Amino acid sequence: MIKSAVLPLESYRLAEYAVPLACYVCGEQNHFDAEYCRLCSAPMALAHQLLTSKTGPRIALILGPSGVGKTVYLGMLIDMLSRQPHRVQLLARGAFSIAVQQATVAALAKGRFPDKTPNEPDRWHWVHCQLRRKRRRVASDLILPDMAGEAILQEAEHPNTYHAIRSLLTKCSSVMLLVDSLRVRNGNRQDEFFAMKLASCLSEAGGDPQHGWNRKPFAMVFTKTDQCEECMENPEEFARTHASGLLRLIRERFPLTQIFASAVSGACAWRVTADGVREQVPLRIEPHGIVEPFLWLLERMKL
Ligand SMILES: Nc1nc2c(ncn2[C@@H]2O[C@H](COP(=O)(O)OP(=O)(O)OP(=O)(O)O)[C@@H](O)[C@H]2O)c(=O)[nH]1
Ligand SMILES: [Mg+2]
Ligand SMILES: [Zn+2]
Repeated sequence: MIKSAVLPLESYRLAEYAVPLACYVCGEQNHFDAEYCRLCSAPMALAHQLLTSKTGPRIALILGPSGVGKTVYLGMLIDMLSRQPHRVQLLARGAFSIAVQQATVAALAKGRFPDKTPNEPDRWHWVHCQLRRKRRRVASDLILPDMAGEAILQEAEHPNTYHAIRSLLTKCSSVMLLVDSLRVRNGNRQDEFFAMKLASCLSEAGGDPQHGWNRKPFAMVFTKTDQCEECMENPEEFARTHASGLLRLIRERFPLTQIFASAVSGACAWRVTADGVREQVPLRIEPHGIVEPFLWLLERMKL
């Protein structure tokens, strides 16, 4: 037997679905309650937060192969900036913007490095923050995604595999290209080739290859220089000696370029985990050259 029941008619909800919300990264229209963009998988929280922003946000990309140190660098950068109000004051917008800082700080506090970033874009960390600088009354919004190195390489080799990366390469206002100083010093040319592929893909994505990147700043940052003194002392000379092909390409394609050396740990050791995997662990944390490349970019992005 079927009993009659009263069901409220929630037709007003249909009206909400009739107004789509554009993804900030790729521009695809999504339902107002979507968590991730249906095309590029960027978090829709970005689009919601930007509805209340007066100025359009800028995107600063951190690029580099898997294992170069992107996540460690970004987590440490956000942590340092959020605790140094006298230089640039950084305020995270949205709970999701704290995740990369939290994961990095928690791992380093336990004497480990954070886990590798998964390849799926909906599992990447995104930092949306507000920057307040001395002498500037208006705060500006900045978005920094932490993408997986393997996904970046795949997009460079097979364009349009990752919609989010393709859109970010086109829309970004500055780029930090991370290069592993240890691998370059040890003669591993794979990293140099990877960086060259990315640099040329980026200059094509910036529109006219001759003028698109004329005004956008490009920082080449050598990582892990705690283990490469030669690079820490003079990154420019190091690049000339060990990665001359890459340096020439970058100078040609990106007129506004500077070279930096960075390190998060002061010393590292190797340990074998319970499953027999060898992994590097930081013995102490001694950040070096973390904030400098970022401040250099900010100045040239006129933020
Ligand atoms: N010696 C030294 N090693 C570092 C430093 N930063 C990162 N590493 C090493 O590099 C590894 C990879 O760092 P991640 O930040 O996870 O690299 P990633 O670029 O995010 O890699 P994907 O997530 O795979 O794209 C770490 O597990 C450490 O072993 C550093 O400052 N010094
Ligand atoms: Mg990572
Ligand atoms: Zn999207």
